[in-house]
Amino acid sequence: MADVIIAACLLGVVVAFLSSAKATNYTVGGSGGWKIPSSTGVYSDWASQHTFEVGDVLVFDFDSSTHDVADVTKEDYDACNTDSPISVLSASPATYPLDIASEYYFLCTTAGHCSQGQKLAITVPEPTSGPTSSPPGSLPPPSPTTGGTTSPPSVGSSLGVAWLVLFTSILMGLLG
Ligand SMILES: [Cu+2]
Repeated sequence: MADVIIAACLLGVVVAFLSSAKATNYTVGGSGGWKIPSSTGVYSDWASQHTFEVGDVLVFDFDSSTHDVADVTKEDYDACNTDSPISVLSASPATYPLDIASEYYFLCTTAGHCSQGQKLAITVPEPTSGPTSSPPGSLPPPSPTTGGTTSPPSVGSSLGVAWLVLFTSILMGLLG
């Protein structure tokens, strides 16, 4: 049984490496970073110049004494409402993994900054090929503490962890 789990872990590591090979880190705004832009269209222009994929990572580089990064709803993005962010990243550089296909909305919560254009909306489309992103959902994930000797993938993405859980779950299901 332990052999099967180790094999599943190794398979997951391999898949994680293959998956992460195409992941890209994007520094929001390029060399200008995350700040009040020179015009309100700067970040939408920047976003339109890139094609984002599941597994990519946004990197916000900013002056943390003046700015932050808040993950907000579309409604709050449109209205520049800074009162109810989903999460706030206040240390720079801040990384935000694009783990799922979705629309993502960000703004700076400092008063007036969003309305001056410090806001970002991006879309990560569903992958056009490869495995589905929906989990099997039929089995709880097994405890990760029984393997012992296999270290987690240094690529460190939650995608890798998801693959580990998925493959282990499938193999456990086949045996169970
Ligand atoms: Cu700001």
